[in-house]
Amino acid sequence: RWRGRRRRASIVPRMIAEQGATAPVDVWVGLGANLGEREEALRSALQRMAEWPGTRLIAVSALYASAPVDAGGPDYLNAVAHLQTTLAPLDVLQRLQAIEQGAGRERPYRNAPRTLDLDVLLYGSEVLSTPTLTVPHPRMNERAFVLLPLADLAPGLVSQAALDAVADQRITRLPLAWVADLL
Ligand code: PH2
Ligand code: MG
Ligand code: MG
Repeated sequence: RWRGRRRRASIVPRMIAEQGATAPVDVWVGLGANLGEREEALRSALQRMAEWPGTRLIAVSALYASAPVDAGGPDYLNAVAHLQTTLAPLDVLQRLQAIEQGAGRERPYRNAPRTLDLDVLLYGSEVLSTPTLTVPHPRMNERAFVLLPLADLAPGLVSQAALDAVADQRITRLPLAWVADLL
């Protein structure tokens, strides 16, 4: 019957809506941790992201040690990852939050010390503002722990003026080949 054909034809637009863009989008994710086994948490998060459907892990920055910014607790380890993915922005966000949960993330108060924080910094050149996700990340330009590792991977995305503006923040690039095996 004709209605069957019409229903099948509607599968394609529905798949696009659920899976996001058809062509892979460049996504930059900020990783941070200042509690527990910090390096291991960051490394296994990268491993999980690399397993997402429609997703490739393209590059990972150096590992950085940084003083907490607008926050307390121990020093952070931070890094930035470059993915290419066909997943929609909110799908990426949901999956990042699932990885945070798996790492025992608790949220007792804003900017509390954490075992793992995974933030969408950029989703292609999209500008999005939803109740749960804002991209570009609204505070990324105030933070050396985002800008330095991002500049490792995509110097064209980080201006010298932005780097100058965060030059007072304490941050050290660690001389470690920490994820060579994941790429
Ligand atoms: N994350 C925050 C607040 N402050 N400071 C550093 N050094 N690294 C972070 O990842 C970080 C922070 C909120 O997400
Ligand atoms: Mg964060
Ligand atoms: Mg976060």
